[in-house]
Amino acid sequence: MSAPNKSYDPVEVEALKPEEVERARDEAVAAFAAATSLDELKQAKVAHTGDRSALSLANREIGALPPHAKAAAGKLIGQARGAVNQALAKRQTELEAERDARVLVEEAVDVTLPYDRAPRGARHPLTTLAERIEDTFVAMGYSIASGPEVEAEWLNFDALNLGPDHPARSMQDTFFVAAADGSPDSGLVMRTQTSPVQIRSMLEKQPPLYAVSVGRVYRTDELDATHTPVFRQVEGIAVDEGITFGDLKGTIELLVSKLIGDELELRWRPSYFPFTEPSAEVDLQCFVCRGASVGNPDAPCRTCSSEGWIELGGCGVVNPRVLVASGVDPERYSGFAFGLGLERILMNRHNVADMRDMVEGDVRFTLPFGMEI
Ligand code: FA5
Repeated sequence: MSAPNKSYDPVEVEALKPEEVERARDEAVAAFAAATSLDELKQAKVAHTGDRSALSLANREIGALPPHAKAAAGKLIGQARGAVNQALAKRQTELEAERDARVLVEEAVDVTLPYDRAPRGARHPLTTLAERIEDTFVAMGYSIASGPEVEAEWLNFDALNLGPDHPARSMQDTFFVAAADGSPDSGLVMRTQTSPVQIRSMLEKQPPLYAVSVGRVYRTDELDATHTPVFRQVEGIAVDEGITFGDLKGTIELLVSKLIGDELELRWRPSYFPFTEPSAEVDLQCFVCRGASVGNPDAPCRTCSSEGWIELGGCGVVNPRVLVASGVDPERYSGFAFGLGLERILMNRHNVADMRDMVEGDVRFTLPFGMEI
């Protein structure tokens, strides 16, 4: 900038000559008009309005002018800068509008595209069946109990009156859990039944006790149409004053009626379980052949092995020895217990002829059951 000088003549200052100012203004306006993007406009803005632009330098010269010349020079530069800023703002608005229009086209969402491109899974029907069973019992005032799948051998067998020589303890049925040193007698097994939850419930709570528990159990069974080595059972236990076999019968009949319906016949067969006396097994008429395959080699039934019935589970009046092992007074209380196979219930509920379909994890099996909750 030139030094202040009283005799300074603005006409002599090159930068303040009107034609120079107009040229700088016109160049700026032309540069803005020529910018085709916001980035280009930004560069033009720096070049034509920044500190080193012709108009900024000219503006700075005003300070050095004698007072009488400042107003005219100020007006000249001010008008030029006003025109430049106006042209800049106008082009800015245009380019922003162009960008917004482009983005709207480029990023448009096609609302007609199918929304479910990633196929969803579905809850396994055994899970929803377990919840339905629990709901049925909760509605009858039962509480939900649970126990671990790796269970103490004592709870899985001894406390249930299954002596050390009971055949169910043999290697054919039970997955024993090895001890850390590799020896087979860790005292733990993969539970073969949910019945240890009976003991756990009785040890936890004095009667009256009404508890139900659904969970996985493990047996060294071969996989076939009606067996799998990992399956689920629902265990129920009721201990109170005056409980009879009749209460047990009514409870199971209600459960079967709610879950499967009343169309198929139920059969009660005397049986033996060391932890119940008397004991029974509950069978449901085969939903595939409805008994027509029995004694009829021309029409065999794979689902019930031509027996006409599918076993749902075992039950009985709790053996007083089990009550004693669980700290319950058998003189005052009696109870019933039952253990039913969930896979068998599901087979009957949804006409699944082969249990292998349930365990293979194929979503095509699961999907048709929908999202029952
Ligand atoms: C028991 O497991 C006894 N704990 C049931 C019980 C509980 C009796 C309380 C008395 C009082 P069982 O071994 O029969 O019983 O098995 C019960 C049910 O589990 C069978 O009827 C069947 O429905 C189901 N089940 C047994 N083995 C398999 C298997 N390998 N695959 C699928 N379901 C099975």
